[in-house]
Amino acid sequence: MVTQSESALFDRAAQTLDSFQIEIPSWGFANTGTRFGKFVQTAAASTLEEKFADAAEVRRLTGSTPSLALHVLWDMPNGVADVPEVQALERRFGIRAGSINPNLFQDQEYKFGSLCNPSVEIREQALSHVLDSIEIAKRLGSRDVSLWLPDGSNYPGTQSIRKRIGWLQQALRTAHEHLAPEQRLLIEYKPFEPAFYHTDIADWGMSSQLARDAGPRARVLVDTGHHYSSQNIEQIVAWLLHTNLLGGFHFNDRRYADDDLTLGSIDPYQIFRIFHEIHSAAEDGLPLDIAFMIDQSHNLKGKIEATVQTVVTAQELWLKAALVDRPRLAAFQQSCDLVAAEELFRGTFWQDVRPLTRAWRVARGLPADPLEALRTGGYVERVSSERGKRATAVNSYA
Ligand code: RM4
Ligand code: MN
Ligand code: MN
Repeated sequence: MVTQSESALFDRAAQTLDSFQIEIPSWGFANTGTRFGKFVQTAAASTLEEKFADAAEVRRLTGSTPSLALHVLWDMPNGVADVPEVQALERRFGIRAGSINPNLFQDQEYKFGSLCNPSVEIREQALSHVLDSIEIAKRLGSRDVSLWLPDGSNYPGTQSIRKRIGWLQQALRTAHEHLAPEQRLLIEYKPFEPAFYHTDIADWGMSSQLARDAGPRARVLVDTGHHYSSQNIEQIVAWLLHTNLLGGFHFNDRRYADDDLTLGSIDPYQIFRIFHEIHSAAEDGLPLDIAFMIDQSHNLKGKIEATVQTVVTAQELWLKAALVDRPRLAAFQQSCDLVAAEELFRGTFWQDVRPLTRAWRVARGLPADPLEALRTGGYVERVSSERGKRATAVNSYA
């Protein structure tokens, strides 16, 4: 018999899961690798059509991924001219084009940086690519343009750190001026790689300053893999929530550096802690507009499989964090009842929400077990045999 409290719990869980959406990256379906080698997968997508098809399969299985992040250079090499093709794919597959990601890291010109390059011509070239990307996003009705720069230097004394800040500020202000009222500019940070001495946007403080300086629709993008070991990411998230600068996430997990591993594979508790900060801010009535996105690149696992695994993990952790009894937690925090607070928090994390997510899937007509449904559904085998016949393209990004 289902008790009243069980059905209330289910309703709460269903509401939480119904409203959860996460964007998947087109590059997550393509062949990638590390700088040491690429292990080509026959099921990997080479064309944009294939990436949309894979995204539709992930959506069919999980119910939570309505949009696909696009990398301009990899997915729309002809820029604005490719917009009609993308629109046709959106209609055909029922997947929206998501955040638009300019590519400022592959052209030869960018050897010494893009928006922070000492050469004014190269800075202009980079800015014009960003402006094109804003235009593409406008035409596609994509709200977010996500900026990640490879800029930095490898050796002390070889670049003026301050001059580069000034160039970057200028470029971001100009980019912001070109945004439509509903558009946003998300500024991602990363402490190192490809530059190893300094990166021009190394952490959330730099991103925050740049966002504030650029204008009211610029926000910070937190890639969970872009932090030093042991950094307290949920504290960064809390600060960004408090200052209304949190624009979105690139979710992945890491052990050492920017490993781009499956979400929650190394430290699921960390994602729970981040989600708790967000639920808590929402319950406190803070204005939230956070784009959840995945930024992963699977070298060894099957790409669709890893994406489904990630989305399912995100759903579970989002739900777990929703179930934290925050009024009770607040009371324990106020009275400094440390162990009671900690046990409540950890206890919610240990709670197995899988029966709830399963029941929600069944209620929504989704497969009860998305990974199992993928395994038995034949999609991967079908695309493997179709795609395996031709020579596959390998993205140069690791
Ligand atoms: C960077 C960063 C960006 C991603 C590139 C390819 O490390 O995470 O978001 O677009 O990699
Ligand atoms: Mn990223
Ligand atoms: Mn990264």
